[in-house]
Amino acid sequence: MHAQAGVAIYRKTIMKVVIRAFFKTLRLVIGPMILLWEMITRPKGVSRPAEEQGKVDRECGMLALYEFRTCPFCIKVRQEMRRLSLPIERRDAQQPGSVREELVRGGGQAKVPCLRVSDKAGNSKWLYESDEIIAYLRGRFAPQ
Ligand SMILES: N[C@@H](CCC(=O)N[C@@H](CS)C(=O)NCC(=O)O)C(=O)O
Repeated sequence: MHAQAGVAIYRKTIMKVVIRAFFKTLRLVIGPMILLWEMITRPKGVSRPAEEQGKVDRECGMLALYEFRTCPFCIKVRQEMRRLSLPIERRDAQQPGSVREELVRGGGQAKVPCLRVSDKAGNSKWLYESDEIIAYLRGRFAPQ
């Protein structure tokens, strides 16, 4: 009986290792292709008078995008940031560590993309969902 349980645990462990390796390989192959696609489809940014762009740059200093590099939803948001010429700080939350912890502590979920919107008093709003983030950025920064 003990031997059978041991074999079952051994098999389960092997399966886990194989599945993990499979997805890691998939990521390694598909990741660069996704990034290449992002580069090829990179939009041209809007151009603003220097003073206006300076104001936008300062406002962007209060924003941060929590992302995974090869997440398609994050890429959608990054392309919109480029289209609107927004120098928003990007924070990679893919690996366990301080950035990911910050995201979970502040926003409540380890899900990306998430836009952190801070105010001068030090309060932050955490905005999830790529479509909502894009709508927010357009509403605030799209040229009239
Ligand atoms: N509907 C969401 C989907 C976002 C999404 O699925 N993000 C994935 C990465 S590509 C994620 O954060 N997965 C981790 C999780 O959901 O816990 C959006 O449009 O932003």
